[in-house]
Amino acid sequence: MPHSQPHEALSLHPEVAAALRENRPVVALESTLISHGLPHPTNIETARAIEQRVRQAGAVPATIAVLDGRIRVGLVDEDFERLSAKGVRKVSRRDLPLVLAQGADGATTVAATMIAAGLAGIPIFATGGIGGVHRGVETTLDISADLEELARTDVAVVCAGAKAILDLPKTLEYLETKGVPVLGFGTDLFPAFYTSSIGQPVDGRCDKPEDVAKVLRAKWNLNLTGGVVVAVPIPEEAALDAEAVEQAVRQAVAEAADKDIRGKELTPFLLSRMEQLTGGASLAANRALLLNNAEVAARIAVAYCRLKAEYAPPRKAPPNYKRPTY
Ligand code: PSU
Ligand code: MN
Repeated sequence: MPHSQPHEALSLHPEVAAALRENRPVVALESTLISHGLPHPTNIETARAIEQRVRQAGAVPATIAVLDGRIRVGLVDEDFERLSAKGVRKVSRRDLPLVLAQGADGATTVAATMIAAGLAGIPIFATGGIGGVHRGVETTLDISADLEELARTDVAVVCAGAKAILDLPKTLEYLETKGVPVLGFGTDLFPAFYTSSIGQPVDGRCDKPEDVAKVLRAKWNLNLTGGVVVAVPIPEEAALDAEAVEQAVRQAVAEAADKDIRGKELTPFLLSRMEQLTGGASLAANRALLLNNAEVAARIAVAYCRLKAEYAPPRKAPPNYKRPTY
């Protein structure tokens, strides 16, 4: 099926549509980090830099957002500005129907971006960190919809693990229950966003983009629906001090509980408190890991396209072709 206009709710940027049609590598990117994850103007500058990094590594960037009630796959510069405005909604799976029906604007989370990427036929997606099981889940039941999406939508999410503001061991348990492979890119330990890890192991280690591509192919070839987490540690020189991070997280989480901040507001609150509590260091780290993930995702997209082309059935059987008899 041609992917030029894969679904009526989607508008593909012509460059993205052409790349998909020609089986060239594309990397999906989310927009919640523009609207709710990073402060202005770092957000716009970072979104541009991420796209550039994807291009440098040989793939076409497709940042995804809802604008005027349409799911846009591939944005232009004015769109970034627009997503930066106050009041743009944070759109996850449950919010999509509403913003579409209302013709509104919205920034897509990992979950909503996966849905759009899946519809568009883009199997590789880069972000900062996935949502997960929140600390204090025993009383709040706060588990990001990102985890359920990973369980059902066939998109690989390249990230620096899950944010340290979460409960990482419980997040990994949840992914295990849901059958989501968690790959460590060049590591045996699950990255902890601002730091390289808190010592939790991953399911499997992949050292090269080609290794990741093979896992993706094996999974989807078996019709094992759902995503894969490709966890890439933050570049060493950009990593923060683990103890300082943990202290800031504890304070931010306690403040959120005091102020009764819940639901979709919690993650943006924690991220902005982290920035204040670390004197801006968390912001620099976030930017560095985002760029690094974008590059790794582009390399994986390149490898996956190659692999797909290798396995594509010949259009016509060669003249001396004999069907195997086993
Ligand atoms: N990681 C970041 N910055 C972010 C997010 C993740 O570095 O802003 C966003 C992602 O869009 C993710 C969302 O999907 O936070 C998770 O929100 P929640 O915990 O409410 O599901
Ligand atoms: Mn939540």
